[in-house]
Amino acid sequence: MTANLFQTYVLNKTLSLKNRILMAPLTRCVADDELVPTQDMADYYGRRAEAGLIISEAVIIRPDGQGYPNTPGIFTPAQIDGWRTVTDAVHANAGKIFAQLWHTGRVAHPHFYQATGSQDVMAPSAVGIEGSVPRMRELTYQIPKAITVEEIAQLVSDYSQAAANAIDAGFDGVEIHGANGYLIDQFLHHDSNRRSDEYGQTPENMSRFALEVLDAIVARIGNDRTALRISPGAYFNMAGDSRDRAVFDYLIPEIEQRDLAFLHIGIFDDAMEFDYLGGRASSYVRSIYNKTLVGVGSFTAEAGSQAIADDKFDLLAIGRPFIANPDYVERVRDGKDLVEYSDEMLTSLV
Ligand code: FNR
Ligand code: 8K6
Repeated sequence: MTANLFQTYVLNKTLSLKNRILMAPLTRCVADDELVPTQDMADYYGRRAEAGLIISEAVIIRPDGQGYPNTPGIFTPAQIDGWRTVTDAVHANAGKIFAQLWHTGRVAHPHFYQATGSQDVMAPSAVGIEGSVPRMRELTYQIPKAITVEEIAQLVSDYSQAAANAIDAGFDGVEIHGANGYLIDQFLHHDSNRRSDEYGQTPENMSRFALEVLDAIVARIGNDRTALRISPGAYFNMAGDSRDRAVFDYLIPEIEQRDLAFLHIGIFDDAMEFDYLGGRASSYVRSIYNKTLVGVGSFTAEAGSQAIADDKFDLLAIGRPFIANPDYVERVRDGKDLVEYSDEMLTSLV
């Protein structure tokens, strides 16, 4: 009972998907030391081209956006060339792939960009997170620097350059990573945004950075090739605040007006409920957003198919099961058993 997942889906006049299953963005930390994608990564993505659309692992837009080891970049010519190998492998197998554009903001660590000489961690406000980089426990998170308006303008420009680089590298489009407690999301929540200037305090001001990035990218590569991921419900690197609701009540209709390829929820388990959203993040977004919505978060194919049938969202993104099953789409289509995901699988690219 998953037939609806195998319907084609027209995103817009530029892009249409051969099925409704997306590969969710999955950080794998296996780029080379210059943050260039490798041939192994090209093979890994090429094996998953049966997905209606692959969203790449998050890709950093500039050195100080890095918060984990060996996450790929898209700001040097070698990185762009490396990605071209990946997009060629996907296209050779008749797939489509978007790049997920990432800056980790206060979740960055200068250890990863010491070669630039910068010790600064960039964020809306000087409010840090507890803890340390996963699997690198000696790297404790720092108190970030509250960035200036000039630095914000530079970031917007760097995002749009990264989007242009992604198109140059052969990607079919980009998904802006505005979710999961990273830089863009840090502007959208009161926990991390304590600014008193035109980027803080009110819903309109707190949405300003996200919309500036969005508008700069749309101007550069077009709305048909631009998508966005958001986390209205704070659950990762972020504390929730009931005042955040008003920010998303303002932001989401603004996003809808931009007529993007799609809007994607950032969450690990769609069943999570948030008091200030009145329930699930996906239900909240669906109630105020009338365009293509991507659901995700601990779904089986059957449950995702049912959620689409129930009009809870339009497209289903699958994360961990795609790590365990490169042929996830074929297995679901043919009714074959899936290999169960386990965290140990993160150490190799199957
Ligand atoms: C993720 N997720 C994630 N999200 C994102 O926006 N960018 C990323 O780079 C990553 N990286 C990542 C790595 C790993 C190892 C995991 C497990 C998850 C979140 C992911 O896209 C998805 O939302 C969740 O995994 C929930 O979907 P599943 O796995 O339950 O289908
Ligand atoms: C070195 C690992 C790189 C990690 C990239 C970011 C995504 C990591 C996801 C790992 C799983 C974490 C699950 C957290 C769920 C929080 C729910 C409260």
